[in-house]
Amino acid sequence: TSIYKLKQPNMKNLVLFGPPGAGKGTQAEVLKEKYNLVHISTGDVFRYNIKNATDLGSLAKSYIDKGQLVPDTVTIDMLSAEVEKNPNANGFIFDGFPRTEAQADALATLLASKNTEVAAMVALEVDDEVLVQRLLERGKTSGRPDDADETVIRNRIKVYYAETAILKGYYEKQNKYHGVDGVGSVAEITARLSAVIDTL
Ligand code: B4P
Repeated sequence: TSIYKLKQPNMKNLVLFGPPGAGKGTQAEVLKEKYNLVHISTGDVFRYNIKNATDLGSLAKSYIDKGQLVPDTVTIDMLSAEVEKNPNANGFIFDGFPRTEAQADALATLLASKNTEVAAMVALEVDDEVLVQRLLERGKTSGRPDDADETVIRNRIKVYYAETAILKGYYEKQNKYHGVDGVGSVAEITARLSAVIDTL
């Protein structure tokens, strides 16, 4: 009967979904402020570890630079640690996680242990050629090796269809999937996402 327990059912945990370059990171920055959520980007945590030359960083780099997914066990442990760092969160916005069915199962188990769950997957739908153009454009200034090379970018999109896209069905079965058009201005897309989130 503590306030903490009463708060749990209202937690809004969102999975922000979409192919590489769909704008997940861009929208997460806006939504975390608007809804007072803790933002966890697995890509950002990997890049932080690469920059600081940790063991996790050197392992992750060997996959990321080729446009491959980092192994599930490593990614799940890292995500769990990030969640544990925020025991008083009002809710989380997961950006770039889950990317495989094993990760989705692990997330469900982790949140269930905290008496909460994923409220919704909100997905940004963007055509492949638009994704390639956005990432090549970012690659001119981001310094990200995975954005610099069109072959690597196309491999990331291929991996998305092979391993990640099935998560649409995973959350549809739970009536939690909500797709929005991811093409337009950043503000227009925030409005489309907010229209979904406000119904939760
Ligand atoms: P991420 O860091 O998750 O990166 P992303 O898919 O490239 O980007 P995102 O969709 O966030 O796009 P953004 O807003 O930046 O992953 C990088 C790598 O890390 C993966 O390939 C993988 O190797 C590894 N990894 C991460 N999570 C993992 C996991 N769970 N399991 C295993 N491996 C994992 O936008 C892209 C560009 O578009 C930007 O330049 C932006 O300015 C532009 N843009 C955004 N919105 C726009 C709009 N409305 N109009 C025009 N341009 C827009």
